[in-house]
Amino acid sequence: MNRRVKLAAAAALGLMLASCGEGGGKPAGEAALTVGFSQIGSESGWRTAETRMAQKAAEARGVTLKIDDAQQRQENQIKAIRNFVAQGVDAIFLAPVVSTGWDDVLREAKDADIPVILLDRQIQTREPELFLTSVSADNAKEGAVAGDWLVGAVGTKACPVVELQGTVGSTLVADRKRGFEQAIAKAPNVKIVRTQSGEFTRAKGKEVMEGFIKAVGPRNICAVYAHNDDMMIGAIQAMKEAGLDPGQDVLTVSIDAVPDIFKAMADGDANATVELDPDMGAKALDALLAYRKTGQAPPKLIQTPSTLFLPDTAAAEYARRKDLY
Ligand code: GZL
Repeated sequence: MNRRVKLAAAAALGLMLASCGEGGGKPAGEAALTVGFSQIGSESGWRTAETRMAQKAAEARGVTLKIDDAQQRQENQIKAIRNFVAQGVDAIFLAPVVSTGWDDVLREAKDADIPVILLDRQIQTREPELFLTSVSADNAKEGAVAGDWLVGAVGTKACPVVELQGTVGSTLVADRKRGFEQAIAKAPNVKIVRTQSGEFTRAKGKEVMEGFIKAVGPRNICAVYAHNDDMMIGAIQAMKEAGLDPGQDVLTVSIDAVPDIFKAMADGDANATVELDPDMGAKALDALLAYRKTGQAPPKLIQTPSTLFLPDTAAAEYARRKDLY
């Protein structure tokens, strides 16, 4: 039976059961769903938390989640999506490592009537019908929250900033950079003097920060802005090895709110982080289940909040998060 007919039948059955007060869960008789998840990799603590939480969310909903780790390579994600289509999965989740080059493979999924949901990053496409919905933060807002905090923290003193960017070519990196730059444009004394990709990893973040310290001079850096906490944790190590006192001599602000940045804050080594919800799989699964039940498409963006966290709550946040991530 054609997938569209199946969907319509399931939706009608769901509505019928709901009207008979049977409500909730999958329409009776529907086999357990299988979702293929093309995951970027395990480059950061946030990413591994997203994967772990997605597995838990699928188990809790009786959904089979098949996860493919692309080792941060788009060609591996494209291969994984093709395999999922060949297997005839019920839906595909995609965390797109970069923003372009997805139209052809997503069209193959669409032609097979397999809905695609984007997780945590967006794609650039002229055909938004190629994906059902996306779950992500407003990445420019994340950068703006970070920039606004830094402007408030430094006041009128001259503040040369070094920036650790995430993966080159991803939409979120361009957005986090733009949001931050627009926020600090309000303060002529706050200027980015060096910017480079640390690839969202601790090791590369440390290496790039070592280069910044050599290039600019350890006493000429007022603040570090990192597009994720993992690169900041690497940068903190580099600053300590250069005899600097991160969190004191050099202000730090980054994004994700993973447990280890709260540990660094509690130790006085970091100053601020902007939270990114890693439980995106659960939101995507609920949107998928609702769509299958009603046949009504969700909005194109299910946006997660971008809350600023500071050292005053760091110890409590670390205690709360350390077993969740
Ligand atoms: C953001 C997500 C980023 C995280 C990083 O939505 O794609 O990728 O901020 C992760 O930690 O590597």
